[in-house]
Order: sequence, then C-alpha cells, then structure tokens
Amino acid sequence: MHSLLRRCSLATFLLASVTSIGHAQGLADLAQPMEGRSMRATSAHRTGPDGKFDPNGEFDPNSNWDNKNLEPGKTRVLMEADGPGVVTHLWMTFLGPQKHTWAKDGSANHQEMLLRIFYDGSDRPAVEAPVGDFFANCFGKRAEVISVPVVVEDADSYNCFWHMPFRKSIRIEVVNESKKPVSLLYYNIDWIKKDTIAEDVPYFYAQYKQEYPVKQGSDYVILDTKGKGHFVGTVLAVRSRSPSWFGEGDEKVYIDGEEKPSIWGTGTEDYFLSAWGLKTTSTPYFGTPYFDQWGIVGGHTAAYRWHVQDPWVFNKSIKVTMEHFGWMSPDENPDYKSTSWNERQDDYSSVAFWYQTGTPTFDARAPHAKERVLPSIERKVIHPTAMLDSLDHGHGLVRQQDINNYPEGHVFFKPESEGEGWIEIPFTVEKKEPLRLLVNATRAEDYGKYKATLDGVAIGGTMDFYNNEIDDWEYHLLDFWPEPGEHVLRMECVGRNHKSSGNYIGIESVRLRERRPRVIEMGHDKDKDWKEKPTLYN
Ligand SMILES: *[C@@H]1O[C@H](CO)[C@@H](O)[C@H](O)[C@H]1NC(C)=O
Ligand SMILES: *[C@@H]1O[C@H](CO)[C@@H](O)[C@H](O)[C@H]1NC(C)=O
Ligand SMILES: CC(=O)N[C@H]1CO[C@H](CO)[C@@H](O)[C@@H]1O
Repeated sequence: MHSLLRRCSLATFLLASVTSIGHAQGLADLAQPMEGRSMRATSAHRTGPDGKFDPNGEFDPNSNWDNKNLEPGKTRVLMEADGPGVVTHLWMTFLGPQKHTWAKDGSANHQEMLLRIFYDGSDRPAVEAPVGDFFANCFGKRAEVISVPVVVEDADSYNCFWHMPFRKSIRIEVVNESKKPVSLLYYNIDWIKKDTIAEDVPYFYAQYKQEYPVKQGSDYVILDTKGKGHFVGTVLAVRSRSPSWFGEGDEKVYIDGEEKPSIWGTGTEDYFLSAWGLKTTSTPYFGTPYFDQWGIVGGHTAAYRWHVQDPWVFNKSIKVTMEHFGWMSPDENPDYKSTSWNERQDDYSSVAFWYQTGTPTFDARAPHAKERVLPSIERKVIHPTAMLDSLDHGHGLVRQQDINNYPEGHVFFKPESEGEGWIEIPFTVEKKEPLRLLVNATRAEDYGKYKATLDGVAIGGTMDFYNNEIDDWEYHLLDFWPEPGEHVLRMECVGRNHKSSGNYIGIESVRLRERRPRVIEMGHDKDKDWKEKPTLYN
C-alpha cells in the first residue's frame, strides 16, 4: 500500500506492517521522506492577555502549572483539532486514588476515568475504554506495562504509540465518572498534520466491554464488526469466581462471516503467548501486568496481546471470541470430580483494538464506572481492629496500625516470644452455605510463620508472613459449609523464616467468600463434616 500516511511517519511500522505484508518496517522508515507537520496538544500552561489560564493563549514561560484537575462529573477535552492528520503518540499522568498532599480526600482511579476518541464529528466514540484498561491496567489497579505500542512506566505514566488517522477532525476526551476528582492530569498528544489521508486508510478503534459473570452457553465476544480491516490487540481481565485455573478457554475467530471459526487456539494462556499458565510479565507484544494468585476464588488476571507483527486481517467482518472454560473443583462438578474442561462462571472484561474502514457494527458500550467495579463476593469481612479490646492472645503488644495497604488498618501483634505467639479471632455465621475462609494479612521483614486452626481443627498450610517489603497477601484456608453460630480462628506462631527478624503478625481481616450458586445446587459437601477432613479446593 502506498498511502501518503505510510511514507511519512515514525512508528509507521505499525500501520505499515499491518497494511502491507510481511515484514515490519520501523527504523527503515526514518530514512524516508516524511510529509506533514508535527503538532502537539498539551496540558502545558497557557495564558490569555489577562494573565489567566486560556487554552488558546500563549505558553507561559513563568509557570510550571501544567496540570489540570477534573471535578467529578466533568469531561476534559484533551485534544480537538481539524484534520487531516494522524495522532502518533499520547502520554498522560495523574495522581493515583490514595490520599495525597495535593488531593487530601484521594482521587479518581483509572477504572473510573473513561477515555473517548471521536473522529470527523461523529457522536459515537471510536475509542471508548476506561483509561486504565486502555493501557492494560485493569481492575483499577496500577501496574507497569513495557510493550511496543503501550508503555506504562513505573505504573504511572500512560503512553501509547497507536497511530490514529483522522480526516475531518478528532476530539480526545477524558470523562470523570468518579465521585472524586481526577487530580493533576498532565498530557501531551503528538500528531502530524497532513494534506491528505488516502481513501483506503483505516481508522483506529478500541472498545471496552464486560460480562460479570460471563454468559453461560456462549463464548465471550471480544469484538464483532463488519468492515475491512485488521484486529491488532486484546486486553482481557478475569476475576475468578471458582477455585482452580480458569484459563483453558480457546480463542475462536470467525472471518468474513464464516459459520465455524477458522482460527482456533489452544488455551487462554497460549493466546496470551505464555505457556503452562500465566504469571506477571511484560514483553513487547504480550504480557500479564496483573496476576495475584494461582487458582484462588477471587483471583485477578489482566493480560494483553498486541497483534502488531501478526494482525488478523479481515475483508468483510470479524468476530473474535474466547471460550470461558477451565479446571473445576469437585464440588462444582456434577460427578464430584476435578476435571480440566468445564464452563466456568468468572467475571470478564476486555478491550478490543482494531483498524477498519467503513462504519463498525460492534454495539458494545462501556457501562458507567459504578457498574465497572467488580461486585463484592465477600459474604462476611471480619475486621479484628473492630474488636481490639476483646481479642484473646498470648503475652505481647497488640495494637491497631494504619498502613497504606488498607483503608481500615490492621491488627498488629508482637508476641513476647514464639510460644506466646497466638491470637484468636471469633466470628459468627448466620446461615449454612458453601463458603471459603481466608485471611488477608500483612507481610513484612520482621513477621513470623503461623498456622491456623478453626474451632481447634488444623486448617491450611504454614503461612510465612516474611517479605522484604511491606505488602498484603490472601491466605486461603478452607472450603466448608459452616454451621450457624460462633467460630474461632486461631493463628499460632510456628517459627520464622531465616531472613525474618521477628515473629510478628498483622491481620487486616478474616473473610468468608461466596461460592458460585451451583455449589449449592449440587450440594456435594452439604452434609459433610468439614472437621473430619478440612479441604481447600485448588
Ligand atoms: C475481499 O473483498 C473483495 C470485495 O468483496 C473481494 O473482491 C475479494 O476477493 C476479497 N478478498 C479476499 C481475500 O477474500
Ligand atoms: C486486603 O484488604 C485490602 C482492604 O480491603 C484490599 O485492598 C486488598 O486488596 C486485600 N489484599 C488482598 C491480597 O486481597
Ligand atoms: C460523567 C459522570 O458520570 N460523572 C459523575 C462524576 O461524579 C459525580 C459526583 O459523584 C456524579 O454525579 C457524576 O455522574
């Protein structure tokens, strides 16, 4: 393809490699003539004749006031320009949700901020995704991404190098859908003004969607559109709702209206170009920026896959889907066995990235931020900080500590000796139903190793609370149908990691997490006495 666009710009290896054939361009393009004129839309401070902020004013050499705040409910237009042109790079940064000297009550998180890009005066956005998810930062959690088209350095500078050609005009905006402001938003958007954009040059699209949980009996649809173009990327976020590994589902791609998919993969982790599962990683074309734990109920996995060197090309239409199959614990299987090929009921969200000509027919839209937050799956959260004075424990100091990781702090216990290292947390169960018992605890360099008992019965393995920096971790202990009434979880010190300088413990909460409704329907473990053989399905 010999469009003007292709001859002219820097990271054209992107468009070039996808629209022409075969080999990536890149550095070779720099030694070609380039047509156009570089432009920038920026948050850099400008002032009008009255010395006050004026977006169309002059850059102010005496000011470093280059960021903008965005009040709740407000939309900030980052760029509005007439074409033809092509956006070549976008960078933005803003404060995280935590309280900050410059944002005393905290700020919006990036799941609550919606990025929208409109071309040629259309009122339907061509790009619509939470700011975080667009940059492969899902669940509102910040994570570093180091890839070719997207770089989130140190989890706080949001860059993308996707090329976004436009003909008549472009508008790029960020909508605050939070109750809190977007604080200290800085941005620079680089683009090239051009004389023409060839007729066959496609537009760039990105669309977020979610299913909490995924629909039973049908594959999860990442994109379904008519037109001519190429699919260039997926961001997928999965919160598991069952024990065991979710990721056995295959990608299935239907091209140009075919009834059976002619592109069919081997498993979710394989689609994301890893093997034998996923782990936190970031590479030029694929990665898993967020992965908390293997096989737990309530685990979070966010992965990206950029089809930059290997776009899926379509002539009339494309439908990109993912099965939601995986391993399943015996108590969710009709025949009470653990098997690898079951339809699971996890929570999925995704962003599809593609180029196409013609009008896309994908009708998914991003729901409001209130619906993007994953629903809580905690039946009960017991905060020991709320019962500080009545907790039974061995000799030693017990107190509440406010630490960054938790909004409600944790209970810190510093036993006088290893033998005194025990603390008991009572809780009440109202209803007999299948639940998972877990502890959300702090890890630190002077913390010990503990084991748990419930009502005197040993459950779970040894929990090593040592870590060279302070963080939090979920320790899953038991799947059971507890009898209604009082229960006591006891944590007992059993030594310390050789690297630890103490045997302390910090507990944020004890949690009873719900299971999928079919665990109740099947009722396999309903009449089982969990005390005889305490089980944790994984
Ligand atoms: C693409 O579509 C055009 C127009 O419908 C058709 O002429 C052409 O053969 C198609 N190419 C392929 C490879 O399917
Ligand atoms: C522990 O609890 C805090 C506060 O609710 C939460 O933000 C954090 O994600 C939990 N940690 C884990 C590992 O789940
Ligand atoms: C656009 C939008 O949904 N804005 C929300 C931002 O926050 C305010 C205050 O909570 C809401 O009222 C708005 O709906």
